[in-house]
Amino acid sequence: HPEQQYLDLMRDIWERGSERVDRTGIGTRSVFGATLRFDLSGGAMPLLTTKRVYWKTATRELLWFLTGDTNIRALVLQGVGIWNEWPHAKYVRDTGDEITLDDFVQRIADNEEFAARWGDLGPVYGKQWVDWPTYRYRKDGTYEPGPGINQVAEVVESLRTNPGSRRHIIEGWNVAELDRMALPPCHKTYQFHVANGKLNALLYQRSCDVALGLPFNLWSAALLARMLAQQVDLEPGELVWMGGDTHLYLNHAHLIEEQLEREPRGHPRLELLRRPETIFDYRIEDFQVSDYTPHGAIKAPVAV
Ligand code: UFP
Repeated sequence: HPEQQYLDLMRDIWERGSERVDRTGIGTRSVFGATLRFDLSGGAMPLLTTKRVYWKTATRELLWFLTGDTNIRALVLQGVGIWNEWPHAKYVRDTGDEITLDDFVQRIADNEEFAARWGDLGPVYGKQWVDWPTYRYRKDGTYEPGPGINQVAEVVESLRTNPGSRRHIIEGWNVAELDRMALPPCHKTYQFHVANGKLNALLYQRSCDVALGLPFNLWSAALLARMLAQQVDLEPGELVWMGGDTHLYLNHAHLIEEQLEREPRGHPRLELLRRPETIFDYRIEDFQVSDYTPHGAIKAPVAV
């Protein structure tokens, strides 16, 4: 079963990873450099079955990236809470107001002005993907802002007009803007490759929380590949995932031990119910998953 790769990686890190102190202070076991490969043909998706993965949440996040939005409000209004901890922590830090996470999120939902002031994550994925900032240099060496670059639209275009290119890349790691981001991009580089009428995708992830982050990251990368393939009339090929610092948090022991006891179940597939006009026109209703009867969800705290 393709999911066995994920479980093997998890076991390997848990048994052999080097224990180290990390930014969050929680501590991890970590390996450096890991690869997973998934065949996406026939609609197969790397959707974990050894615990329930909320693929609609991950899908809403991906669609939100594609709008270029970086404010959590649009996610909050759809009931998606995955980015809430960061703005909340910043709000408490900056204002000294010890508001609870739930109350903070309610205020983001209720109050547009408050959301504009405190809900923004800085120039994270969405901004870099569809509006990477540019500069126009004047003769005297000074510069002014130029038009943003829509990397996603450019990749669609290059896949259509120059499929053999080795430059089909979507990059999140804008070095000059890292310090303004709530979190520097983890799934930072996507590359695409066309061979034999199939679209292959590669994700390089610099830092990976294997228990909580990776199930989402695999789904989203495969989803992006499927949407692109549909838009450029190619069949889905392979998804290659590569991790840099690939780790498990020490406070996820219960999740890891439980999940490693479980057997993969069935082969989930994704159907795209509609072919939207462009890569930016997909809606949540366009995605239908079948053969998904996972083991139960396992809750664990996310490291902020
Ligand atoms: N992380 C992921 N995937 C994501 C995401 C975050 O695994 O999509 F946004 C995890 C990786 C790491 C932490 O545990 O979040 C980011 O911390 P750092 O920036 O110190 O690597």
